[in-house]
Amino acid sequence: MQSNLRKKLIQLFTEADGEFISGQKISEELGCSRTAVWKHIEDLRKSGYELEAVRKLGYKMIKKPDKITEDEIRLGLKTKKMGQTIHFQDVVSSTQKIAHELANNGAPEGTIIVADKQTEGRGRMARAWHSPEGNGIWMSIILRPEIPVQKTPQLTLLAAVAIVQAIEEQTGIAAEIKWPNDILINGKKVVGILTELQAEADQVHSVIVGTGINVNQLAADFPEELQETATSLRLASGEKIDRAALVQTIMSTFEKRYEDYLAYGFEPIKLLWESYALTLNRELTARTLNGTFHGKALGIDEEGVLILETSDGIKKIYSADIDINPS
Ligand code: BT5
Repeated sequence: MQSNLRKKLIQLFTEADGEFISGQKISEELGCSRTAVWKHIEDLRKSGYELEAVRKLGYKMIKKPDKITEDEIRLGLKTKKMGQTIHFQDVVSSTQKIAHELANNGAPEGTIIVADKQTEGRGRMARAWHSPEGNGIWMSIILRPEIPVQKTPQLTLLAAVAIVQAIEEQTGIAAEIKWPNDILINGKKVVGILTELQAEADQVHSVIVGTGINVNQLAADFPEELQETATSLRLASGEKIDRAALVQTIMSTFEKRYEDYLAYGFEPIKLLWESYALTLNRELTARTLNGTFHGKALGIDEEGVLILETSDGIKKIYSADIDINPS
């Protein structure tokens, strides 16, 4: 099927929101015969769409395929900028790597790179990020904020807020943020965020926010070493989640928070962040490159830096792995 007809047909069904559309209406909208409509419907069925046909009523969409594709993300996207340029591939090494290349070549702000599977997904400090096919959202967002380099870690916190809000909106699950880049449900990691920079002296060219979201994995889908520490939205909610719809919701919440940030600075993000933070007023162990510190988390400062009250006084933590000590 011609790809624009296919897009239009998917769009019609998406807009109909589960209601029937008559064959006549489809043929008018697509500008083709009723027989051609039937063929197009068959093509969609072959690619995994569940469509019901009832005489006199027409067709309705019962289920979209469990797939994340460019069309699925684009149709229904309600943003001005975020996600308006989409680079989707089934398999990539790392969406971060592609994002860096595209950012170098002038990709506009809001461009997203999404893959169904990553073969070399990465976390901070070159750690591996498990990114199997069919179950997750492996995505990088290109931003071009006019902010000083030292403020860019705030965007990790902004992304965490936007993703927690999107998860809550779509699934009702109240996830929590562990400083700086983890989102947890019942103490297990469901999202990891990796923020990388392209900058020169004190000029930011682009910020690339990578997000790995475990969406539809079942327990057995996680490798042995993550069994105790990782979870997915499906495991937490008991339901399969529509990944493309979640990407759309994230784009909306991200755009709102980013607009707030550019207009009013970090303060509104900080307040939201604190309301979702798991790490506030808890005894923590922060493992940094300069040593390990124990203390109580007092909060974050206006830069997004973690403030720890240790037995030797107040310690500012710029980057660390955090363990929450049992209370
Ligand atoms: C992170 O690093 O949490 C950032 C992860 C960012 C991944 C996204 S996916 C899209 C984009 N493209 C990329 O290549 N990366 C980004 P960090 O805080 O360093 O945590 C890494 C640790 O999390 C690993 O050492 C594992 O222990 C654990 N881990 C790995 N895969 C996981 C998964 N799928 N779910 C939960 N935990 C995982």
